[in-house]
Amino acid sequence: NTGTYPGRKVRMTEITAPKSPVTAEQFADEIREQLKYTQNVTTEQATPADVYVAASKAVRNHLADSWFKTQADTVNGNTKAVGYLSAEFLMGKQLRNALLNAGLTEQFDKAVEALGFKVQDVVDAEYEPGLGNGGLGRLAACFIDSLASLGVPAFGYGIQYKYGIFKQEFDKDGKQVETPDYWLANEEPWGHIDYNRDQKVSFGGKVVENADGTKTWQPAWSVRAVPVDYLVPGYKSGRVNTLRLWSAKSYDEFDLLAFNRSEYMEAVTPQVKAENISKILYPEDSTKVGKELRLEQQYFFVSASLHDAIRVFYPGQDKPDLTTFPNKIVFQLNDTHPVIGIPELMRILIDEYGYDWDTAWSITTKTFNYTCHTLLPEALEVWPASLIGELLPRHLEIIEKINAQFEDELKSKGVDKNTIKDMAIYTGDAVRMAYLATYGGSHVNGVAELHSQLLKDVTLKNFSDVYPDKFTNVTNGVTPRRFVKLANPRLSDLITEGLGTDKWLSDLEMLKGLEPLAKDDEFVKKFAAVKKANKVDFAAYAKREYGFELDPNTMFNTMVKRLHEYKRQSLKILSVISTYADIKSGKVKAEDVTPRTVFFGAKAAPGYYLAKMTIQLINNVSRVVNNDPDVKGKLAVYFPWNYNVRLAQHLIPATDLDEQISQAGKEASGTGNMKFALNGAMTVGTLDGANVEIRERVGAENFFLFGMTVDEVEKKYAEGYNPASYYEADPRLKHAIDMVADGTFSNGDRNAYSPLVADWLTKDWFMTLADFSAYMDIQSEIEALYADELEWNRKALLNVANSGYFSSDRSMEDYLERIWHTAPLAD
Ligand code: OX2
Repeated sequence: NTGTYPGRKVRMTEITAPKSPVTAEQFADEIREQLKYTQNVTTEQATPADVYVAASKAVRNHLADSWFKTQADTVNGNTKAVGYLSAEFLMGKQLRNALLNAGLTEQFDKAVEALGFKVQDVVDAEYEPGLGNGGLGRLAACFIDSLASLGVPAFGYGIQYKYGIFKQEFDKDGKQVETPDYWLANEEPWGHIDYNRDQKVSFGGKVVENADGTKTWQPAWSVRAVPVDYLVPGYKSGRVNTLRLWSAKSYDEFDLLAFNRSEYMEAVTPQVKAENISKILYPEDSTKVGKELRLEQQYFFVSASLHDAIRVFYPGQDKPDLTTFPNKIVFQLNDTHPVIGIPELMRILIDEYGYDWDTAWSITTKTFNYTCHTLLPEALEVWPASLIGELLPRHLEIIEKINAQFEDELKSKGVDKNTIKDMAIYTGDAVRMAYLATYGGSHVNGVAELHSQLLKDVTLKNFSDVYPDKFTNVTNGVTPRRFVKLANPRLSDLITEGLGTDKWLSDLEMLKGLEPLAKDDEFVKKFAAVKKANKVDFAAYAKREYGFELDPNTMFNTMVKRLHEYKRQSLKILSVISTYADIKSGKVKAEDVTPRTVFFGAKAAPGYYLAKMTIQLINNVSRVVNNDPDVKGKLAVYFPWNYNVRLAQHLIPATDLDEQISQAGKEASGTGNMKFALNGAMTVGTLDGANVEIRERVGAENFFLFGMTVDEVEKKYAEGYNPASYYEADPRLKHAIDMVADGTFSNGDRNAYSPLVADWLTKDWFMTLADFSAYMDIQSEIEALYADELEWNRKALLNVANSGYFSSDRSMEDYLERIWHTAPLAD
C-alpha cells in the first residue's frame, strides 16, 4: 500500500488507518466513560460542551499509542527530525481533524446521536484557538499536518499564548473594536501540560569573565517554561507528531522581605512579570513591532525548545556528544521571530557544554535554516542592541563576535568595504535578525518563486551574491485534509467519484485526473451543483452566525485576508462603490448587471490607523448599499466580523470569485489563493506571490489577470508616481473617491475619511489608483463569463484539477529535498 508522488523522490508510505478501530457503539461507551470519570457528569446531566470534551479525550486516547511509537522511533530511528520553530501556529478547530485522522468520523457522528445530542452542537462547542495572526501561522499548522501525514518525525515548537489574536467586533459606526480572546476560559481537552519536562529560561544580569578566559552569564531573573503538548496526527500515516507550546510560569521566588513590609503587590511582581511572557500574541502581521516583551517571548520559546531537543535526543546524558546534534534534528526558523536561537545555541554549546567557538559555529550553522515571509523592509525585525544587551547580555557578545567573524569572512572573499558595512549583522546600534539568520544558517528560502527571486535580487541581494548556494525557494502549500476534505465534503465526494479513489487526499497531484472530466458537461453540472449547495449552506450559516440575509443566486465574490494597504482592500471597495454608483444612476441597465454579493473578512492590527479606517469605510459602504432599494438584488456587501479559520472553512467552498489583488511584488506568497483555487473558485489577481504559479498551472485562460507587473511598479516608483493624475483621468475612479469624500458613506460627514482620501490622492504607496482602471475593465470579462454558467464552472473545475501542486505535502517534500535532507520514518 505504498504511494508515490509523480516525479518526486520522496516516497509516501500510506498506512491505512484501521478501518474501524472501534464501532460506533463502542465509541459511544468511551464517551460515556469520559463523561463519567473525567467530566464527572452523567449522560443526562451532560451538555454539548461536556460531550465535546469527552469525545475529544476519547479520540486523543485512540492516538496515544501511535504517538508513543512515533516518539520512540523519532529518538531511536536513523531519520533526522524536523523542529519547526514558529511564534505562531494557527491550528483551527481540532476535533473534526483528529476524528478524520483517527478514522473515527462516522463512529463519532453515530455515537453522538445515540447519546441524544446533535453533532453540530457538539462540534460547535469547540472554541477555536487563535494562536496566530494570518498566513504565517496557518502555514505552520499546515506544515506540521503534512509532516505527520508524510511520516516525517517533527516537532512544532511555539508558545501557548493565554490570549490569542483579538476578537474583532464592529461598533455602531462600523469601527473595529478589539476584545480579548481568552480561549482557555473553558476546559481545553487537546493540550497536555507536562510539568515534569519544564525548562528554565533566564534573562538580564551581567556576564563575568572567569580566570580561564571563559564567560559566565549571571542572569537577573528566570522563568519556568512548561510544555503543553498537542498531538499532530497524520492522515493515514499511522504517525502522530508533537506540537509543543511553551507556557510561562513563575518560580516560587516570592520576595519575603517585601511581603514582610506588607507590600504584597510588590512581592508578587516577579511572578506577574514571568507569566506575562506567554500572556498575549502580538496582533501584528507583516508589520513592524519592536517591543521588549516580544523579544522576551522569542527568547523564551526558542531557548526552551533547544534545551528540550537536547533532552529528547540525549536522554539522561550529562555530557552528550553534541557534534551529532545536526544529525538528530534540523530547525527551521519561521521568519525572523525565532532567530535569537542562533546565538542561543552558540551559548548553550560554549557556556553550558564547553565546546570551542569553531565547533559550536559548525554545529549551529548546520542546525538552522531560515524562511523569509516578506519583502517589506519594515517587516524584517531589527532589535536595538541596547535592548538585547539588557535582556540577553551574553547573546549580544556572541552576536558581536559572529559579526566580527562575518566581516573577516567577507573581507577574505574580497567584498568591498561599503558593501560589508551594508551587510552588517550588528551595526553597533542594532541587530538585523534577517541577516543573522542568513549568515547563521545553511539555507534561506522564500515562499513562492517570485518572492524567492526578489529576495535574491533585492532584499538580500548582497548575501545572495556572496552565498548564492544558500538561497532556494519552496512554494507554500495548504493541507487538503482540512481545506478540502473537512471544509468541502461535497466537492471531496465528487472528486472521489471522478477519480474513482480517495487517494488524492494524500497525493494531491492526482487531481490532474479531473482534467478530462472538464469536457464532460454532466460532470461539470455536478460540480456546479456542489458550488450551489455550498452557497446555500453558507447562506444558512451566515444567517445563524451573523444575521445576514444572503441570496445564493448571486455571484459570491470574496476578499479575505489581513487588512493591509499593500493587499489593497481599497481597490476592491472603490470598485464596489463605482459599481454601486453606476447601477444607482442607471448608467448600467438593471438587466445588464450581474447580481453580486461581495464579502470582506479582515482584521487590522490595533494600531494601524489607515487599515482600521478602511474597515470602517467598508462597513459603511455595506450599510448604504444593502439598504438602498435601487440596487436591491443587484449588489450587496457583507463584512462578517472576526475572520478566522472556521469562517474560512465555510466561506471558501461557497465562493465563486476570489480576490488576490495586492500590488505586484508585495505579497510574498499568499495561501488563501491556493485554498480558493482548490475549492473551485476563479481568481481575479495580479502577478504577485503564488498567484503567478497558480496562473501558470491552471492556465492563463482560467485566471483573471490584471494590473501592473513588478517591473512596471518599479519603473513607476522611479519615474515618480502621481496618484492624482489617475484620479483625474478615470471618471469612474474620480466619482468613487468623491463619494467617499462627500459624506455618502458617513451620513454627510465630509471629514470622516479625509485621511484615507488624502493618502489616496497624494501618496498611495501601493498604487491602488494606478491599477483601478485595469481592475474595472477585467470585471466586465468576469461578468461575461459568469453569465455562461457551464463555461464558468468548466474553468473553475480546471482550477481544481490543476492545483494539486499547492498541497503542503508537496511543500514539505521540497523542504526535505532542498533544505532538510531527511526522510519519513521507516515503519
Ligand atoms: C505572510 C505573508 O504576508 C504571506 O504572503 C505568506 O503567504 C504567509 O506569510 C505564509 O508564507 N508575516 N506574515 C507573512 O509574512 C510575515 C512576515
